[in-house]
Amino acid sequence: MSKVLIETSKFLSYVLRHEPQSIGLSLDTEGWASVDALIAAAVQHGRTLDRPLIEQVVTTSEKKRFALSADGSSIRAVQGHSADSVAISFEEKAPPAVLYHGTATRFLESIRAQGLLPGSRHHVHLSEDVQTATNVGRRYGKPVVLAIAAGAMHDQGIKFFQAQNGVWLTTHVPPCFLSSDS
Ligand code: HQG
Repeated sequence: MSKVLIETSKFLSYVLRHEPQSIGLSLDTEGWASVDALIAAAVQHGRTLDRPLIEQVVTTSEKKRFALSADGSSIRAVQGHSADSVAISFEEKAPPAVLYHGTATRFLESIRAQGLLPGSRHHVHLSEDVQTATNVGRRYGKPVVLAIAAGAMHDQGIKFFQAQNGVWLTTHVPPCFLSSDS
């Protein structure tokens, strides 16, 4: 992916997940922003942004971070939000028996004590495969992958959701469901 696409993807993640107000943009509760308003706000704040660039970021994002509405008029990040104005109505779904969470070794002691917490985001993020989880963990230091007994959690009534891009979401993983690490 080119430098411009990576930069633009980071910018879109920032404004569509975390700080829309930093460029004077509003998101609705489902996280949608008008593409025209996004472009106008970005340009006003000194960014180079147009529809073809947005479309390229959306289609080349290997994690499928963003979605355009069917008519192309709106865009949102499909998960990963911290913005208070957003409360996406994710569909509840039964998870596979085991899901994975990648983190850094330096967080392990705290995670073992408190379980997995969402931090500033709305959800704890879990993946179906160890490789993805390892890459997520590497962002913060020496990676370690925790296996989560998601099936057992779900059996006990804890809700799971799956974002459009396949990432699994839940609000808290209590320590007793952190079955192992690899
Ligand atoms: C850790 C990326 C101490 C947690 C990824 C993580 C993901 C604790 C960090 C998505 C803890 C939060 C989200 C506790 C959790 N004590 N540390 N009790 N509970 N943590 O970035 O899951 O590239 O907010 O392990 O692919 O790393 O942005 O969450 O290390 O899907 O599209 O606190 O972001 O996607 O970090 O990553 P984050 P995450 P994108």
